[in-house]
Amino acid sequence: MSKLRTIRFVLGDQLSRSVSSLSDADPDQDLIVMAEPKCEAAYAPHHRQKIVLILSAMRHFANALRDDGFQVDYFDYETRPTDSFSAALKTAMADHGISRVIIAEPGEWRVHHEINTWGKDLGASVSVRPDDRFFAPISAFADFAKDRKELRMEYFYRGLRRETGILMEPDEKPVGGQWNFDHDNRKRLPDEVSPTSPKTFKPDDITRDLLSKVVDDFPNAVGDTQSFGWAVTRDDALSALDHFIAHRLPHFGDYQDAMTVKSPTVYHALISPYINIGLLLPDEVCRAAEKAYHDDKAPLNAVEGFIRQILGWREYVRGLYWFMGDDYGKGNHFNAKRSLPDFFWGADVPMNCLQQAIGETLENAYAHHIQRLMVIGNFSLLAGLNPQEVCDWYLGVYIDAFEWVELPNTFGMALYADGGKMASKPYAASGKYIDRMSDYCDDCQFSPNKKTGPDACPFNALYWHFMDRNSDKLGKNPRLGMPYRNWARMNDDTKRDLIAQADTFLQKLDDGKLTKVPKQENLL
Ligand code: FAD
Ligand code: DLZ
Ligand code: SF4
Repeated sequence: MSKLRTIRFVLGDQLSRSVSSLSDADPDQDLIVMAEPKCEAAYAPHHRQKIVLILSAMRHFANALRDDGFQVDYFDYETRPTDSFSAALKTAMADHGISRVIIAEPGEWRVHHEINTWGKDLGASVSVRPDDRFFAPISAFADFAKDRKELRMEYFYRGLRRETGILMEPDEKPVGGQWNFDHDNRKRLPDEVSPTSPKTFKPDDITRDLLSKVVDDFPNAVGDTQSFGWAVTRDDALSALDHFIAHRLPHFGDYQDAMTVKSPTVYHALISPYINIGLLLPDEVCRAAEKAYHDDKAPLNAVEGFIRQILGWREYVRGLYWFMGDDYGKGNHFNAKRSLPDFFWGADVPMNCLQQAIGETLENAYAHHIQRLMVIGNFSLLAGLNPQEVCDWYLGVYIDAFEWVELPNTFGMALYADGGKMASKPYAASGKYIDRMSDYCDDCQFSPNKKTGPDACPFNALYWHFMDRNSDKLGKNPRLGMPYRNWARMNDDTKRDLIAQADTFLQKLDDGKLTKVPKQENLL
């Protein structure tokens, strides 16, 4: 019988040595258990690169723990297959004669409920420790929400700035005299600017082996594998962070909302998968960006904008996810019923912005925030796509998708399917917004300046269709007073033409008849 007394169960998004379930682990006392149940890649149609990243990073992490003297009982899907985390734990408990289990909080309600069965069903004595890699404990959000009518990110963020001292003056004032520099961060990318590429990594043996098998071994997975260049170890993730801070952070702010056919990543950091699976810690990332500002290496609008994404948005959505409960994603505020069109899985679509954003997603398992929100999310909102189908797609295809972060962003922010618990108004926009922030329209068969007619940008009529069909739910929203006044001022013929234009588009969408034609030829 083993002399080891406690199992430390480590999930695929808990690959940090400092995570609460490992920080006090002792090779003489503790057995590490990690598992690759295939069902973890099957609850949504996962991108192949996401599967490879997680499994490769897990295998590297297990090897590093072994190098430090730990015994790791690793259930790899090939030689020690297991049906679930619970099945792996049951086997490990029996094989090693251990009933005491320590685990850090998981990143999904689904896994949380599974862990809750371990005491009764497996006879385990389970201690679930807070995931203290986040700045705020889960309970902090309930405190924040108490007595507030609206749960907005900005105030949660300011509280965390004060608590951490990040970008704060000694007198509790924000550095630069302002909390938020968002108004400086909305520039279109000028034609003459070409962003430097993010750092990528050549796949090593472990990653190459997984890349060669993922197509056959995970037959329901989607997406390309060729571009895989993700870091799978902490050392490489740190080097990706250094590269971003030195070469891309200085421009991050200005072009944060820009989209271009020239670069799928613009000046974004591409570190979300590393933070989410534990290779990087949010605190070290924010401190590195703050240092770049104090060392005069990056301007304040870039640094504050970047830190706000992590200290603000990331913490806020995590708090909101757990605060809302496990039925948060089940509603459907606009009763949106349309199924996901085939082009979400790679078929051609005539709208160039969607072709770019979805094409890049399937190629790289990545699209940046504005592509996710204002192109794919905006289209899903305006076209009335079913929120649960849309959320499943986002949860599967993005390299950084774990439900605690994906669901509030997709269901709450992009689709407003929670009826406004997260966002104060839907992020609905016409083609004008996409044209202002991108070069996508230059090469599109539609014109963003036209509202009706065969070459009118579909987003324009869809926008009014959405506003009109949901006026009972949105008409009293004070932030939508202006568009509803504009709609009321339009004459009946214009309104009728816009609605008919959108209806024709939606019919073609339902019939699978959206076809690409050379620019200027008739579509509708
Ligand atoms: P950057 O733009 O460089 O931002 C830096 C970091 O800030 C990111 O790495 C990330 O850790 C954090 N961050 C930025 N925006 C957000 C946000 N809204 N919520 C939480 N963290 C944020 N992010 C995920 O990590 N996983 C998801 O599944 C996910 N799904 C999304 C779905 C939709 C519809 C939208 C609109 C956004 C989603 N995001 C998600 C947020 C954001 O798009 C990604 O974090 C970002 O694109 C990751 O790329 P990056 O590292 O280059 O980010
Ligand atoms: C997403 C994912 C995948 C594809 N595979 C694994 C795996 O093999 N082992 C594992 O521990 N986790 C995996 N994950 C992440 C989980 O589905 C889930 O999101 C996290 O356990 C939540 O904390
Ligand atoms: Fe998208 Fe409309 Fe621009 Fe075409 S014209 S790229 S559909 S916004």
